[in-house]
Amino acid sequence: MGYRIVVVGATGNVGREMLNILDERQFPVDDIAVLASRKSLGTECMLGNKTLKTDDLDTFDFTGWDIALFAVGSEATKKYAPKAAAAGCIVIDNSSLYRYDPDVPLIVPECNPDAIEGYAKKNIIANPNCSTAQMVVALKPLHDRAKIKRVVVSTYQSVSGTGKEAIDELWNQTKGKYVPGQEVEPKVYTKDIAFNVIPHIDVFMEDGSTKEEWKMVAETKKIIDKNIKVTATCVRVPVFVGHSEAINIEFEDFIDEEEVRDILREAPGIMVVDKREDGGYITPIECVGEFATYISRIRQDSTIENGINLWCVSDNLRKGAALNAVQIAELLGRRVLQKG
Ligand code: 11C
Repeated sequence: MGYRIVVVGATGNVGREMLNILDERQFPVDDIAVLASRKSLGTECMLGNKTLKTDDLDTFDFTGWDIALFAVGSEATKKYAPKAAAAGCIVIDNSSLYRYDPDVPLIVPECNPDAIEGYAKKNIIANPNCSTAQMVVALKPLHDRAKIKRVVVSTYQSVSGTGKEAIDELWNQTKGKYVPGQEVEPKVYTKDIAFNVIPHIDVFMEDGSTKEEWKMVAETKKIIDKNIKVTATCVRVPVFVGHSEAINIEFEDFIDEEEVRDILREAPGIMVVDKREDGGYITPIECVGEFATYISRIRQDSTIENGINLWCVSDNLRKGAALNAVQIAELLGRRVLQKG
């Protein structure tokens, strides 16, 4: 016996990946509904080789459905997630709406699986921001060994984090640089994204940081430990899929780079590729379509007492969104619903 699953926002980049991942991981699906807003109705979706017709999110009745994977913006989530939850369908939400709500667990199954018990307060579980998800998978096993004091992270985030229009803008603007008369002005971003980098993701906060940077701080604290200090600089780069992060970690106790490598090799969700030679590291192109978070360039930071530097790359549509949501559904299945 399997589950009755709803995918909300099934025609978007993350929604489609959710369907791919349910199929790839052979999640026990008995029945599936794929929902979209009215303007996307009629668009077909695939679950393996099965074609699915989209239903209207606005009129859908969530009664009798087990889990709803939400991959829509905060506005639509605000309107429909409480409706699904009240109907007894457990919501796993990919938007930022509920992440900081003390009555909603924010879960990365490799890091804080026990937090799942808190789902019942609102019948909602939150999925973290993509740049946080891949970072905490790497930080948690190291924190368990040597207690992390402070993290300094710089991100190199792909345009798929923004959405389909941003993928088109990068593609068309890149072509336009070579074809006279086809130049494309920035519309999704504030500056050219082709052949450029933009140190600005999400809105600006009062202290000069951006909301994306704030999310990495707040979410790391909620998922791993409120005492970890995080400072982030988040940058958009002309890459279609795959976020990269240069992470500097300061520990309370000494930990040697060899031990870091060994711990991460054994850690769930991580692949260490770290050869200290030309090409002996992972770049975003190589992580596309993969489940793992890749760690390379592990080395001691000799400028501080207990410091380590590393490079972390992951498919932002997968571990950063759809995969983590499906892993939460698997966890719910194992720990709570126990049907599969
Ligand atoms: C980006 N991290 O790369 C964002 C996308 O809070 O879920 C995901 C935003 C979020 O632009």
